[in-house]
Amino acid sequence: MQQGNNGFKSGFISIIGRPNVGKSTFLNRVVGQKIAIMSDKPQTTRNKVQGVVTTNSSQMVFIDTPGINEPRHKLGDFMLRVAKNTFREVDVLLFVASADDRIGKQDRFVLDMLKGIDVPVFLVLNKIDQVHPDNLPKIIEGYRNEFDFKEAIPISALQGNNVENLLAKITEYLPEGPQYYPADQITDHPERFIISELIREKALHLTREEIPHSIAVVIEKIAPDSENKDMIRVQATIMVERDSQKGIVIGKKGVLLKEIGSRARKDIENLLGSKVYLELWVKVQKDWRNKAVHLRDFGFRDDEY
Ligand SMILES: Nc1nc2c(ncn2[C@@H]2O[C@H](COP(=O)(O)OP(=O)(O)OP(=O)(O)O)[C@@H](O)[C@H]2O)c(=O)[nH]1
Ligand SMILES: [Mg+2]
Repeated sequence: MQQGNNGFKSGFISIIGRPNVGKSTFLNRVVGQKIAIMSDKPQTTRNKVQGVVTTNSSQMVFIDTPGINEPRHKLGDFMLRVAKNTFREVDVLLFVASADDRIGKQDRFVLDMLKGIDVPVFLVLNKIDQVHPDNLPKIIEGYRNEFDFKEAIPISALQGNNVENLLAKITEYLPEGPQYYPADQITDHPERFIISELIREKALHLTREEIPHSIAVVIEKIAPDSENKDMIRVQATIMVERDSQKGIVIGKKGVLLKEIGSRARKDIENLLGSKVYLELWVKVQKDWRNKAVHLRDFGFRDDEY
């Protein structure tokens, strides 16, 4: 691995902001692959996800965080802690906001937490594909009135506009340092985690409002199929909180579960680069969100942070 004495720059960049502004979309855009799930439902991301971007002269390690909200239950509390803990020991903080939405209470809640910290904070104004370019200066000025941003950069994470410029700007702020990860590694997350997230994403997309926060996905088994060696068998359980939710996730005659399965299978096949046989189960686990012991079972490890 390269050492940090020949002009090579590296560092950690935390992506923060209120729910649904496009933080995970941005992360996937910069690493060029889907490693963090996205949806139009707030608080899609629950754990931190790291994505690595390596060039000839730099390495940027991005940390995607759960959207910051005032917590209402143990899971919310946990998500806030995950997001806040990444403020420490990063080189740049990207505060992501949505250009098609006004500055609100939730944005101020996040900005208040940033006041007084030493790390340079950028305003990343996302979703500029949704507004007229003439309006951008005014929107940016609005944010600048709230916080002393080091840089303000408008982008569209979805379409990729201006993302290269943002990366170049970030590099200017990075110290000289080592290459932490091999150049071909784009995430620190095990495949097992990404697979469970891909399944959770499809369930989020296909169900209505009352379901999203009640879902967790546990991967029981990932193994080559005993008969067909080119095929990988994945067994997973979708956990819900109530019997009624179980019915919703399964759907009439099992159609919804089947659809979740077939959409997730395509993404998992892309991720693993092989054929996948996906076996999905649905189980009721009452109030898992409020039980610390279950949060741990489902992969929410607070001792890591
Ligand atoms: N039009 C437009 N939509 C975007 C853009 N970036 C993200 N979105 C959409 O915004 C929604 C939220 O995106 P996510 O990336 O899941 O947002 P997030 O900030 O990670 O959300 P949480 O994980 O819930 O905090 C999705 O429907 C995205 O497709 C963009 O540049 N333009
Ligand atoms: Mg997210």
